[in-house]
Amino acid sequence: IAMASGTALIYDDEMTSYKLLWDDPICDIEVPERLLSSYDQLKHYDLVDRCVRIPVREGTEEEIMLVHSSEYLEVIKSTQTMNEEELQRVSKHYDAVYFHPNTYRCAKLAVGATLQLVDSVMSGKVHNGMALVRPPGHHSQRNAANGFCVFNNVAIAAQYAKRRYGLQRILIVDWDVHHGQGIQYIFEKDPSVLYFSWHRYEHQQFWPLLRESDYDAVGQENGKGFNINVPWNKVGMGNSDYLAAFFHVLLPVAFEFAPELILVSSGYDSGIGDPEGQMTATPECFAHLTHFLMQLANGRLCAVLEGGYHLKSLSESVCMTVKTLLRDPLPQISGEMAPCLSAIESIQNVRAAHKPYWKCLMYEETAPLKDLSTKSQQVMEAQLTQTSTHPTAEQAVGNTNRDEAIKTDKFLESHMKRILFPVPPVKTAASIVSKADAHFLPLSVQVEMEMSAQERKTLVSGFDAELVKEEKALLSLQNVVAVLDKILKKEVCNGIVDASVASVSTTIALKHCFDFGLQRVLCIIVGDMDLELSLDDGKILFMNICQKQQTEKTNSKYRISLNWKEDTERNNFFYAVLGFILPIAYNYQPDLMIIVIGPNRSLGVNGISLLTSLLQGLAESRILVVIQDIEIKLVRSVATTLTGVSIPDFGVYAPASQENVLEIKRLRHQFKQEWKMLQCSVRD
Ligand code: X5A
Ligand code: ZN
Repeated sequence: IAMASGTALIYDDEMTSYKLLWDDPICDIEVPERLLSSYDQLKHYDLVDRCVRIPVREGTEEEIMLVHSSEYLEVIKSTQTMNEEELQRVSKHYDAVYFHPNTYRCAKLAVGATLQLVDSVMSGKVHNGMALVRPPGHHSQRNAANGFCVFNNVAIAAQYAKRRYGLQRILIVDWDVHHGQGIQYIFEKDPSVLYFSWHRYEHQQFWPLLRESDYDAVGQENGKGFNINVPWNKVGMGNSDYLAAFFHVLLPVAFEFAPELILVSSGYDSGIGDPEGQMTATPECFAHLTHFLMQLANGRLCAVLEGGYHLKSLSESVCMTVKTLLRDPLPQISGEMAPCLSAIESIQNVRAAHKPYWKCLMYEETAPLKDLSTKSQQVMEAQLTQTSTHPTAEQAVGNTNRDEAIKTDKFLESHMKRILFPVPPVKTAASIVSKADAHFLPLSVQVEMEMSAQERKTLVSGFDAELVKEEKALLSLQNVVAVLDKILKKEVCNGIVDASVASVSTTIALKHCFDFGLQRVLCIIVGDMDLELSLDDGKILFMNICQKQQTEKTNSKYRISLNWKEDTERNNFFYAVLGFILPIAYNYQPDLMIIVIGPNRSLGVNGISLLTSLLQGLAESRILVVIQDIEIKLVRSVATTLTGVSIPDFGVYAPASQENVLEIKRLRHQFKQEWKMLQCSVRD
């Protein structure tokens, strides 16, 4: 049976039929070309045809009134027949809004498009999707238009999903650079909707200039803990800051929350080149953010356009999002992987503010930092020279202020050329010793054929004959090399190998990688296993996840051991993956990942699936999983993850024990200078 075909795209060019009719320097960036250029770029990358096209419809009055008052609806309705003078008068009632005679019609289409997307995902017609809409929604409130927004598309969608599908937990992720205060107001007392927003804040000096956009606005009454604000107090935030906020704030809380649906207020004014945001995150960052969110809610994700005013940056970022929703391999993420001090401070503050409400933050020791004045901040920055500060947006793309837009365009053009890559026709290869067992693999897996004696000889010629005298070891090596070769030659993206003698095969495979010219291989070993390799030059980063206390081996930057025992009933591995393994892996930026499942593995199927799923964003998704003691349940789960046929079940979330948390904290402390992505507090 063919899987429910993947990704919905909802767009109608009627939503380009309104525009600003008079001079207004605040509103003149919200133009119809935002949609046109995004859609054009999707066509350019052949993404439109790969999506399921869903028609738009108008949102009904009843649907709009899930969030807005009837009085407000009447005001907006009345703008249809107004002349320019009257339109200007209504616009002045609100902050940063303009009306056009077609605004009302488009605002209804934007609501309807969003609800069509929710219906497609909730009915199982698609896994996920994106709605390209205008006007945006996240600033609008029960009785007010605000910040180019008329109806709150995403908030309406959340209420609608609760009503129509009886959902009890919806996560809204707002990665637009502005605070979606409208969404905050609507849900701040509602524990069934978890709202996460990061936003340019600059200690309340940036629009919408609200006290309640700060990290201490955690929600009210029953909704306490379900409103998460990450205020950015400096411009120039980039890939590493956004990833750090995901690793150390959003993802742990989101996995604990266990949403049934994710709505993304998908604004791209948080991307590089945007005149509003002044941030530096490159388009591929949005691919990674999307990828992480796809691991939640069984993959049910609806991205809905909000802001984004640099047309080139906007449209490339939209493409990255859609490409990832379609489950293409991810582009490598660029740039120095170190969050800046100001970002770490914000993250620390949010974690401390939310400590009472989330088990994953339970062992945070720190009280929130007080709002640091600019002066003391500079002093601290000088003291903590090991912490990075970012270039401004202009410096990041080599801009002087003059010709800024053109230079950003040029930067993005060459940047995107570098990061686009061909997708191999087959994603996953497998080599299983007993080919008869291969039937339990997903159909899209390419199973390697049994080799003739001659083929075997050719394949392993040139490898240490010494190490593989044994027949069993030889067979293991063949399996590993057969699949590894395909990955290195980019014939497939990833693979699974059955290797009864995993350590020898992996050792030889690693050497093979370097002969092939790889620079950085992340090798994660689960269980008890030693590799006969003493490379400390950074070409391999070893991470050993095992149960027994490591005595003789001392940890070093490229040789890290993590003691962890997964619960048998529930999955307590989230904390370690999000708070330790992923930050280091993103910091390292490997060209290839090898995950070896050895004897005495301290992780169950759930933990291994979680690890594999979350790491898939790295190394252009090039992963080799080597399994020593083949076990059908494990192989099937890993194969499901690698092929992307569905999101595996990670098991029920369990908080990490205090002992486990202390182990991670200790390691984080030990490695935070060498692996800066581990930093989530300025003190620890
Ligand atoms: C949706 C959005 C921004 C309004 C900025 C007003 N609105 N200065 O990005
Ligand atoms: Zn915005």
